[in-house]
Amino acid sequence: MRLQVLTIFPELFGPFLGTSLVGKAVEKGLLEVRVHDLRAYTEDRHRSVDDEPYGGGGGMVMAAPPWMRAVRTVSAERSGPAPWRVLLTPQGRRLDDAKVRQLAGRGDLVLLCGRYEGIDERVRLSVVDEEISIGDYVLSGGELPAMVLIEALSRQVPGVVGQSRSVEEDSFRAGRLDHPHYTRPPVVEGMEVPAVLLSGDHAAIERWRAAEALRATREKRPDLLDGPRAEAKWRGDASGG
Ligand code: 4FV
Repeated sequence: MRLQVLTIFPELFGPFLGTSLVGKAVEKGLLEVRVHDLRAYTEDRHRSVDDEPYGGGGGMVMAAPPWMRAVRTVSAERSGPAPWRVLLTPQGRRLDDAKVRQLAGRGDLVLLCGRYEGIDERVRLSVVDEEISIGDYVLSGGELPAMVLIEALSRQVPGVVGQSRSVEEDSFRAGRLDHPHYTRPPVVEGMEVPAVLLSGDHAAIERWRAAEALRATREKRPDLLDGPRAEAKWRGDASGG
């Protein structure tokens, strides 16, 4: 998977791209991430990327020319199909498991990280294929949303997530939340581990986990259970039917 990031704060990505699963994925060449400083695509001696908003109002807006130069340059660096260009913005479609898998399937992405009040609209109209939001709240920059997306995408790359737990089992994959997890010590402040987990009866443990996942989903995210059909499916699995 190939990812290119455009940002005025490239230094924010160093630790993230060098740590844990993402760090190993980059090390193993399973994930190629190139972070570009947008200021490298400015032409004025102040390397400015923002300006006053037309129509007045508070804050500054990121000017279009550096973005258009940057996106076109990094998109043309390789022959073959053009990369899919994603702008991280609260205006975008909300990121979820299905969208992560769809974007992972594209294999070659350019991520645009805005700052200030936003980016001149003509960038979206000319060099952006898709807008993605990580949630309905306003951050100061698109860098953290880009990292969220990179981490979620990295788990879709075969070989990144070890045997410990297959991505298939990830929550949301099957429209439900995860079952509870327990580990040593066996008793914590009087709270014990459910006996079935100590039984060694793997079929019973799977039934318990499916039932607990369904219960947690019904309690915390009933929206994930799109109606009786999903419920019946899980009830079937929970009762070993
Ligand atoms: C955001 C989000 C987000 C808005 C203005 C950057 C900020 C600033 N991006 N999901 N929520 N972006 O808040 O993706 O330029």
